[in-house]
Amino acid sequence: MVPPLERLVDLDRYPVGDLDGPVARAVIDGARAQLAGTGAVELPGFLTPEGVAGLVADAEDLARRAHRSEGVGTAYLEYPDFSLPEDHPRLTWGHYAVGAVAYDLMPDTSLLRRIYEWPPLLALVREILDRGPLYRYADPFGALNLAVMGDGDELQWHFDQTDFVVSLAVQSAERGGDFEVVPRIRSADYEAYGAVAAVLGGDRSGVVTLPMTPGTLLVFEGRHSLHRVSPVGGPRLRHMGLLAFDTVAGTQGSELLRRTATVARCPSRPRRWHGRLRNRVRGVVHRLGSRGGPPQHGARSQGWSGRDGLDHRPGHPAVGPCGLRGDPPPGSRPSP
Ligand SMILES: O=C(O)CCC(=O)C(=O)O
Repeated sequence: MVPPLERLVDLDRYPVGDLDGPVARAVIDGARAQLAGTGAVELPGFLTPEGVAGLVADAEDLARRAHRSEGVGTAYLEYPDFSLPEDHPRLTWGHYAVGAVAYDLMPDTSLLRRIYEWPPLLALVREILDRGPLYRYADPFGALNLAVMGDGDELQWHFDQTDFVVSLAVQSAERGGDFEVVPRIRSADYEAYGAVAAVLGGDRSGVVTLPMTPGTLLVFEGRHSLHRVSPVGGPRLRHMGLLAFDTVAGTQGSELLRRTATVARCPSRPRRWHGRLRNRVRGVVHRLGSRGGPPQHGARSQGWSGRDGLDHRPGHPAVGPCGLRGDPPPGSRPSP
């Protein structure tokens, strides 16, 4: 028996059905102020204990469908400019390893899916963001992902290329798996390469760890805040729901993503793509694509790369583990 969503969300604390009421207004005003200050707002206890338990069971079930990927990427999630000095932060590589379950693999009964598709959640996020109309992402794979991270998994320091992401913390790892942020380390007109290089080199002085206790909803502006998921330790999986919204209706992944979503169903093509991509980055990428066996489905990975070696996070254009984002480099497109 699937419990009603009203039991899964703490409606006393977050009365999403009454956004004009005083409690919700206070939440929204506080959230907007926090977002403006640090670029991140956590709503702890968004899920009730029953909600967390239900989401954990859901995630454990979904996790069997996760697509595993591992590789290296830069903090900028872009195709790198190799003419830069070798020690430039844009040429500094970090390791990622992650599993992800794509939206199209989540049944209608999935609680994570039901929360994502719940109109009051969309309304709450819209109010917090205060950017006008908001829509669920239209991408059949990337609109909603469950990130599944196990022992040794991590996500390298990076900036997002979208203005915001929304996460729902479902289960923490036993050790590590922390969401670490250096808030607003850069701005639209100042890259702060020195400070970024210092963080990539191990400087912890500006690092803030967001608690992200299970049941927390996070709205995060990651374009100017360097962030990562620290290495996970222990047998318990870290589960994080990644919910994609956009201020433009009907947004899908990039052209590259749509190609690769199709390509991903054909096992021979990703290998060709990987080969080409590997050549382009001159051996910098240690490995591309799945380490966990053959491609499984049209999964658009939450993280960093899908079975096709491209980053498929919700709200993010496709990115390869080498940091490729958006259009592939000339001459390296997969065959049609
Ligand atoms: O908490 C997580 O799983 C990481 C999310 C993240 O880094 C991102 O969405 O850019």
